[in-house]
Amino acid sequence: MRWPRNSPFLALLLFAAAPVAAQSPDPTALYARECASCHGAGRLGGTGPALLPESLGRLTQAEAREVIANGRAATQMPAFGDRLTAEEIAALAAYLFTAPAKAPRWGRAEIEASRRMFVDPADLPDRPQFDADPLNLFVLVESGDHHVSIIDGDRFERLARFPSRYALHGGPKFSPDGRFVHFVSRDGWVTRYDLWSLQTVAEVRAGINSRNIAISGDGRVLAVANYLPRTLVLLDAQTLTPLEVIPVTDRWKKTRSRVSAVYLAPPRRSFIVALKDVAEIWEIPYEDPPPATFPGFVHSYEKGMEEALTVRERFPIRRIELDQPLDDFFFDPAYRHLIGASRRTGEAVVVQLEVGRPIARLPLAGMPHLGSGISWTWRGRRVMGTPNLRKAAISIIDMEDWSLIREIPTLGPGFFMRSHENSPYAWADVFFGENRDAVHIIDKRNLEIVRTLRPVPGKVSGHVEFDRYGRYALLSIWDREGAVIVYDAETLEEVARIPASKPSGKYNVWNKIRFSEGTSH
Ligand code: DHE
Repeated sequence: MRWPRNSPFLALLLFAAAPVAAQSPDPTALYARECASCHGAGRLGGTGPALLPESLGRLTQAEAREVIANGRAATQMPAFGDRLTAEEIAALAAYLFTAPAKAPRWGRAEIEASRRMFVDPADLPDRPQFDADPLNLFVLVESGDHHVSIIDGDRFERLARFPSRYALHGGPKFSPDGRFVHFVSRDGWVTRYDLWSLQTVAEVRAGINSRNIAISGDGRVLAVANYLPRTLVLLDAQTLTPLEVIPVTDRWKKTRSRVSAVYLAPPRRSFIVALKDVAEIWEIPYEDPPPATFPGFVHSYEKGMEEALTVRERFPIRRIELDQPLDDFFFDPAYRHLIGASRRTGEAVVVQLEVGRPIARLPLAGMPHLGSGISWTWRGRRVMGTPNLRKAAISIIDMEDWSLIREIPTLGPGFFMRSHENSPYAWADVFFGENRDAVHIIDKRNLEIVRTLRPVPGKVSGHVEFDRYGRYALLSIWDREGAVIVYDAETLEEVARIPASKPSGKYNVWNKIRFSEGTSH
C-alpha cells in the first residue's frame, strides 16, 4: 500500500517520530520571575544593584553565573543553583550582559522621585555625639560586604559601622567643615552622612551608572559624573535635590559622552569635568550667580531636555577643546595646570587652565594612574609622583618644566600612592602581579625605595591614608577577611590592626578638607 504524499495520517506519524527540539530558556521570562522583585523590572536596581552591562563592568559572565548559582555571601543575594538549570543560569547571565533595546531614562523626575530625607537637618545635634576628635576621623569603605566604618584616628577604634549602597567608588567628599560626608555607588546612589550624629541624612539616585562625585568649595553643590545616562547631575548638597541635569554632548550636539569624573578646583571656584567620548574638558563655576567674567558661556541643550532649561544660567559651561579625550586628572596645587591621561595613546597631556589649551606632553609609557598621584617639594622644585597601572614603575615628574626626573622601578604595576606633608615617606602599593602583597616606601628626599613591606603575604595590600598629623599610615589588606593595618609613619612598625571586610579606600577628614598634598581631593 502506498500512502499519498499529503496524507494527514503520514504527517501525524512523522511529527510523532521527530526528535523533540529542546526548548531554549527564555531569559526575559526568567528575569521577570526570579530577579525583577529585587533588581527592578527594568534592571535598574531595587534592593539589589542594577543589572545592566555598564553596571556589571567589573564582573565576568562566568562570575555572574557563579553568583546566580551560589548567591553572594554577606548580601541578600540568594543561591538559585537548586531552582534553575545550568542552561537557564547561562541564559540569564548572557541576558544581563546584553544592553536593553531602549536606553533607560534617568532624568530630573526619576532623580527627584528616588530622593529620601531620613532626618530633618533642623533636628541634627549641634556638637559631635562622641568624645573623639571629629577632624581626625577616618571614613573607611569596606567593599567586601558593602559597609562603611567610622574610625577614631587617635585610638583606632570603630565609632560606627553601617551598610552602604552597593559598590561605592571614588573618594567620599566632605563638607568644608568636615561634618558631612557624601558617597556615590557605581549604580548612582548618592548618600549624605552626618559624622557628628553618625547617621545617614539623605539619599538620592542621581544616575544609573555613576563614576564619582565632587563637592563645591562652599559645600553647597554636589556634582555627580555619570556614564549612564550621559549626564552630569548637580545636586543641592544639603537636601540632595537636583539643581540641574546636564546632558553631556560635544559642542555640536552630535556626540553624547560618558562623564569620566568630576573634580573640584577650589581656587577657581569651579568643577572640572573629564569626558570619556568627546575631546573636551568642561569647567563649570558653582557660585550663584556665576561670575560675570566667566569665559565661554556655551550653554544650549538638545530639544526635549527640558529639565535643563529652567536654570540654564546657573551653571554655564566653559568648553576646553582638545585633540583627544583625556581623563584621570591630576592638578598642580594652584589649579593652574591639569595633567590628564589619554587612554588611546597612553600619553599624559598638561593643559593650562587659564589659556585653556594643552602646553606639554609627558613621556609616560604604560597607563599612568594620575588621579592617585601626589606632589611634594624636591630640591626646591614641585614634583609629582604617579603610579602606573601597566608598568612596574613610579614616575617622578618636574611640575615646572614637565620633564621626567626619574622612573623608580617597582615590583609590579601599582594603584595608589600616598604621603603627608609631615612625613618624609611616600607609600606606593604594587597591587597587580605576583608581588601584589608588597608595598614600597619611597624616601621623598632622595627618590629611593627605602623599605618594602609584605604585611600579609599572599594578600593584596594597597591604599594608604595618613592621620591628620602624619604620625600614622593606615594600609588596607584587600581581603574578605582583611584588615586595616596602622603603621607608625616614622619607624614603619605596625601599631594596630583593625579587622575589615575587603577594605578599599580610607579618608581622613582633616587631610581631605585641608587639601593635604599627600592625598587625593
Ligand atoms: Fe578607581 C578613585 C577611576 C578602578 C578604587 N578611581 C578613582 C577616581 C577615578 C577612578 C577617576 C578619582 C575620583 C574621586 O575619587 O573622586 N577606577 C577608575 C577607573 O577608571 C578604573 C581604572 C576602572 C573602573 O572600572 O572604574 C578604576 N578603582 C578601580 C578599582 O578597581 C578599585 C581598586 C576598586 C573599586 O572600588 O572599584 C578602585 N578608585 C578606587 C578608590 C578611589 C578611586 C579606593 C579613591 C582613592 C582616594 O584615595 O581618593
